[in-house]
Amino acid sequence: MKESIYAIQQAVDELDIDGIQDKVKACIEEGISPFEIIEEGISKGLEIVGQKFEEGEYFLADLILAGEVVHEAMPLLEDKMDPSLIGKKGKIILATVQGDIHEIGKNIVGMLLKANGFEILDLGVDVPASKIIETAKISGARMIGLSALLTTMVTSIKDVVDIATESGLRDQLKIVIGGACTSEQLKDEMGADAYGATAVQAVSIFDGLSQAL
Ligand code: B12
Repeated sequence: MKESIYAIQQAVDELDIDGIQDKVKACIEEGISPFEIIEEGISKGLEIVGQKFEEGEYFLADLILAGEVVHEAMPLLEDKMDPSLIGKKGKIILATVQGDIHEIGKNIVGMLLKANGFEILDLGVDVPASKIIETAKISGARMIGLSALLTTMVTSIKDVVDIATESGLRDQLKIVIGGACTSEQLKDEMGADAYGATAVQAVSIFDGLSQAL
């Protein structure tokens, strides 16, 4: 791994909110793409933070700080994305499902999709199914990405599918799920269209779907 990318991984892992921007700038100056910085630096750093939490080394406050470290990095990366690409591949509604406030994974997925030419309508966290489908109606977006990390909240995915069906929009929409508690099997149980395990997979899934729409 390149040293400058490793420095980003470390800054996230060590919750270095004051140092992250300089490290991102150093990578950008070296010509490393935002995609690589997010995937190899930020995402890997967050994986380590997650492990430390599970092992009892980090606490909830550390996790919140990890989210803020990532927030610091994002504007610098957005600035470096190719503007001629932005939005060319269509609109995607992104949301963390109702009852769930985990946003880091969703935000990374959003950044990578944006870097790959999609327009992202990010509705945030704890989003009611009705708001997601209403946004699809108003915006004309035909692709939806749902993030879910809490096992207790997975039925919120089914709510989105059901409201889409009730509104007569289900056939026109592609609903993709992801997040730590989701799986291929859950996708089938909830009646969604696709499951992605990582942000990189999210990009290839939505690439495929946008061509088929
Ligand atoms: C950070 C974190 C938090 C932070 C969130 C901060 C924030 N701003 O998001 C805080 C402290 C707020 C938090 C709170 C809680 N948390 Co928490 N949290 C985590 C932790 C450690 C890491 C999650 C994370 O950000 N990972 C890093 C990102 C990058 O990974 P990711 O989300 O999985 O996303 C990747 C992929 O899944 C995929 N992806 C994600 N979304 C999507 C969407 C699509 C469409 C696609 C295709 C792909 C995709 O791409 C991403 C990048 O590759 C996990 C443990 C873990 N290892 O997952 C627990 C965890 C998810 N939390 C858990 C729990 C229980 C809670 C609380 C209930 C704790 C409590 N007692 O209060 C609350 C929930 C409150 C609520 N209503 O939501 C449990 C859930 C257990 C379960 N299966 O239900 C976990 C698994 C910890 C554990 N082992 O107990 N948490």
